[in-house]
Amino acid sequence: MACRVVFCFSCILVISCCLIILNPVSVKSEWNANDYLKKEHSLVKPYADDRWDYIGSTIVTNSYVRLTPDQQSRKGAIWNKMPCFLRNWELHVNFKVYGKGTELFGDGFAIWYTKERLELGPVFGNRDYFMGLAVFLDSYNNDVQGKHNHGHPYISAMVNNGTLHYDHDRDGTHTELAGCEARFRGAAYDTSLAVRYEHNRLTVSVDAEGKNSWKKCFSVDGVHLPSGYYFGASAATGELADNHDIISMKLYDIAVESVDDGVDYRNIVPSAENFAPHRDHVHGEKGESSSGSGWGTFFYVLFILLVISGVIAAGYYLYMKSTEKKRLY
Ligand SMILES: [Ca+2]
Repeated sequence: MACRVVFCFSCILVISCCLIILNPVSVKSEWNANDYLKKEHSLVKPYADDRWDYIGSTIVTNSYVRLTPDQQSRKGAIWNKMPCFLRNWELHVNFKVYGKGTELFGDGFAIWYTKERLELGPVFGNRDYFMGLAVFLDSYNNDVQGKHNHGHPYISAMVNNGTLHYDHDRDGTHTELAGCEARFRGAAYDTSLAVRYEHNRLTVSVDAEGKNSWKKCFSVDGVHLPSGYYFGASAATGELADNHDIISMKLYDIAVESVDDGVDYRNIVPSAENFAPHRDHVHGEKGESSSGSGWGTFFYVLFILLVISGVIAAGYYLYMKSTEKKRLY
């Protein structure tokens, strides 16, 4: 009887854990509730306003802004002209990455919130040693044979105080805050990225599966970014190429209460308290993929429950044996 009770209790716990863990996808509409668009920091069709600068290989059409064409050795970028003084915000980027290549293509593009702007360079078309935040959407695996290898396309974030070098040969693994794999290239449907910065927590989500819902890529606490930096996007091609198109960039002032702590956020230096915990990436290991960590937690909880059930069952068995012996005497 006691064993049945323990077994039923374990089953209920396991089912409850499954329901919690296997629901990492949030509905897109939830994110926009009570938020509002900041037009001065947004880029929308037909791109007729004068709030953005376009440099390098960038071309503007009525339906997209192409950072690079599907041609070798191109660099292009767009930069918002207005510095952003919001403390909490969420940026939605609707984009398209595609080209003729089926096996070889690259290199990807980056979304920026930085002090500097309009400086073409080696990091996905933008300058290295930047100050601020970068979110990289890296479509080419430069580190195939290395111990830091992970699957691509790969999304990661980096915070820089102007002293760190982005290492293309290692796909930035040493300096990333976190990352996840996401098949955003060559999709037949819309692909989008959400970057949310709320109370020093950075959350990156992606909609790359045509489900019209956000899937969390990673979330990191302890990210300190100043106000007054600029939003931008850049892309580069090298020996490999792709079209890197921005359809829209929409910035929302998210409706959360700001804490008046007396800090002048225009003057703080960008910093991050935590970098990726697993620097030595191995094949198949993901930064903080929500589905990956969910299954890991699931099997961990299941293992603990089995151990507890086993201990209780063994205790009950030993107790019954001892009472049997007493009855024999
Ligand atoms: Ca790369």
